[in-house]
Amino acid sequence: MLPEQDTRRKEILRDFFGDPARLDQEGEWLENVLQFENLMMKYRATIRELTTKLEVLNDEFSVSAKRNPIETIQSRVKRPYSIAQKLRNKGLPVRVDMIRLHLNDVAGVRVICPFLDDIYTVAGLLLAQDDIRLVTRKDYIRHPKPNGYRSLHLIVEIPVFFSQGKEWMRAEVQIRTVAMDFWASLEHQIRYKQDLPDEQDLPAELLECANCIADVDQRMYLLRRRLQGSVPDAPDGWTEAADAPPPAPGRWSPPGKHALPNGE
Ligand code: 0O2
Repeated sequence: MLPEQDTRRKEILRDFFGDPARLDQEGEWLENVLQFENLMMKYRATIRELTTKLEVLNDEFSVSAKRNPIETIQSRVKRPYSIAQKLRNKGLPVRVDMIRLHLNDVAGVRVICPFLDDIYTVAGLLLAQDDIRLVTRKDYIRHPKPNGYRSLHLIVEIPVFFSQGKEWMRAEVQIRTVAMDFWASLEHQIRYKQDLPDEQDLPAELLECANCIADVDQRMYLLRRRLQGSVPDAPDGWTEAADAPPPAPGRWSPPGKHALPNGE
């Protein structure tokens, strides 16, 4: 990390917790750190609950459909620096009590699926559970971001039981195919690389790669349907719960010249 980034990071964390080096702030600092740790523990518990739900669904499929709609599940709790930065970007005070009120994605679960339709199947089955509340849904597959990013994002609330009772906790679930994940992870690496030369063509190239990947996803999905017959043998409720047929991939042209997704 560059020295100026390090200084900036320390400044943000000092805003958050107070200055541990200042004796008059020692009590406040400890109190803030404890509150923060307690909240992060709750987000870790939220991730465990959500992950278990997804693993159970995947297990059920592997028995009844002989196929897994989930390839891998990843999760993370957002780091203190990113939390503080996000609060700042939203123009909010960097305080522990602001986190729960204003951030939805401190607990994050990423579900990687083999095929395009698996995304909607998994989302449908998860949201059909009666202890899950959907807060918002962003479909960046039907409506990809201008840079080509694709994924289905769900902000959900689930009840988590602690010693003092039940709390509804928020989390972000990102659901995407292996191919979408491949693109997102490389794009993230490229974007965060510090010493990139001034590459004018980079956004257009990334967008083109994203569109190629979307085509491949669609073709692989159609191939599987063709080889398997139109509807796979799946657990009861599959068709109802799968909340939408797989979409034709939304396409964006390079920034500047473009069309809206799906011709809208
Ligand atoms: P990280 O590393 O996951 O913590 P909102 O939460 O609604 O105020 P936000 O955060 O823009 O607004 O929500 P959005 O658009 O749903 O995106 C949140 C997350 O999606 C990001 O989290 C990324 O994980 C992922 N994401 C969104 N756009 C892109 C993109 O263009 N490329 C890649 N690679 N990932 C993307 P964070 O907090 O940025 O990061």
